[in-house]
Amino acid sequence: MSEINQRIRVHIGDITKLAVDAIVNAANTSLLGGGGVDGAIHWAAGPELLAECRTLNGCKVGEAKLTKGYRLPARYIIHTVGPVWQGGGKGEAHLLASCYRRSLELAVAKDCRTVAFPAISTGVYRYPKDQATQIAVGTVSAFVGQNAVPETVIFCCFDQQTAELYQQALLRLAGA
Ligand code: AR6
Repeated sequence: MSEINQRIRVHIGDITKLAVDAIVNAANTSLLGGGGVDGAIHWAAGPELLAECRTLNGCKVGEAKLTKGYRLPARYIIHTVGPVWQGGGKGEAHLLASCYRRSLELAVAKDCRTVAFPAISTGVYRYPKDQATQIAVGTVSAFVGQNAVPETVIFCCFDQQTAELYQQALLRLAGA
């Protein structure tokens, strides 16, 4: 297995439970909370998170902003805003790749050794899971190949089916 693949892992479970340096939140442009993984993160981190988010003036699609982790085991939360799927012709792939890159750049700036991502845009925002997985794995592996930090990136999948998509994409990468 390549060195890059050893630094990328797939985990099945709730991202709010992970004791990593930073978890990534699939937020919306307001950064003031919502459903899905965003709701779970705000619920677990506590009201101090919303208070910090109110100071950030929102976030553009494809960009990312960092807060403290508060009551989470993770030290930081990197909030990124994925694109809403509109059929694929509205720059969705470019914007989704940007979410992963900008999040990793913030992780580097805080010297985060371990970072966990959810499957951004694949829930409420309806991005097709197979296409989103290719972008996630392709973008993260390219970044990891060019940077020593973060040492480890975890794709935190909520279900077995999503985890299998990630495993397959990583195997293809290792075979390439
Ligand atoms: N841990 C890991 N993954 C999770 C968790 C969790 N606790 N909860 C859900 N997922 P979504 P989006 C998975 O809808 O599509 C919010 O309202 C879930 O199975 O959370 O980017 C925001 O405020 C799915 O695969 O995010 C925005 O308005 C993935 O996380 C909007 O939803 C992403 O699903 C963002 O939509």
